[in-house]
Amino acid sequence: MKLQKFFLAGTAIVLAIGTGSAFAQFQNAEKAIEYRQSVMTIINTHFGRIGAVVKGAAPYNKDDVSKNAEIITMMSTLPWQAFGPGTEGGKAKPEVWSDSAKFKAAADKMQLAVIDLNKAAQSGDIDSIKKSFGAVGSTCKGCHDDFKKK
Ligand code: ASC
Repeated sequence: MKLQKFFLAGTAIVLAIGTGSAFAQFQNAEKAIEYRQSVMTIINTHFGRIGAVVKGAAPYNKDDVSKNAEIITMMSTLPWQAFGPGTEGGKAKPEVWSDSAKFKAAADKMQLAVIDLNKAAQSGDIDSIKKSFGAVGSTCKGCHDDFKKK
């Protein structure tokens, strides 16, 4: 009996660690979905502001593009913790969880592309801003094609 209790406690600890501390930060799946969608909305807003400059619809201002890129860089690290076990749903395809290695690779690729965009934005070289903006957009689209429901 005592031994059984010992193993039960051990299992609970392993489960707690196994589900990850990040997941434990969300009260439930709905909260995680709300969080990751909110972060994506902010990323989309600031990416769109750089996009307007890249497309010539807004004038180029180094400080503005730099700030937008910094915000995207910080935000790009956040959504992934909100795709933990038990948070299936929203617009996420089941493949986020069934092919989590591929999902992680796509998330990493996006974050690296964003770092490049941020470097370009801080340098103020509009040609490299345009190039790295396109590269980031490809990582967004690639991941959405595979992992986001239409
Ligand atoms: C965005 C957004 C995407 C990407 C993609 C780029 O702002 O919401 O999914 O950029 O359209 O091709």
